[in-house]
Amino acid sequence: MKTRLLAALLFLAAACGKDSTKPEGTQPAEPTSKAENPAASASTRLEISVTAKGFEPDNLSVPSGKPVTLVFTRKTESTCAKEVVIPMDGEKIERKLPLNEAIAIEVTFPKAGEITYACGMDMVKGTVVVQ
Ligand SMILES: [Cu+2]
Repeated sequence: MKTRLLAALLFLAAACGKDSTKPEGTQPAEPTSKAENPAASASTRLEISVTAKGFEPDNLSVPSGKPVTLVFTRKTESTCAKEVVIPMDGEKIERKLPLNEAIAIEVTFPKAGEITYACGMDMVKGTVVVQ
């Protein structure tokens, strides 16, 4: 017992005295057993229709910091929402919405909050709640 304690103290003293302390007895790398789930890395797809009523649904929840794909499909001519504008930090995302064409917009909302997207004239609106 005594010698072991002494050895430990000596080791500590030696370690303190060294200028360049290399990590002694590095642990072997832990086996990475976690299998990546390919489905989990695919971004969430959220479908939004543009109808005479506006964006449907006009309220969505998305996680922050993860890529999501907003898919806009305009299904009517009787709307002024023939494009969509999503305000982002810095620059906004603008996409034309041709009739009956699914327009996929992949986007990552960095932080929690509420994003209001709208048509080009800021009249028809929808909300993305980032959680
Ligand atoms: Cu409009």
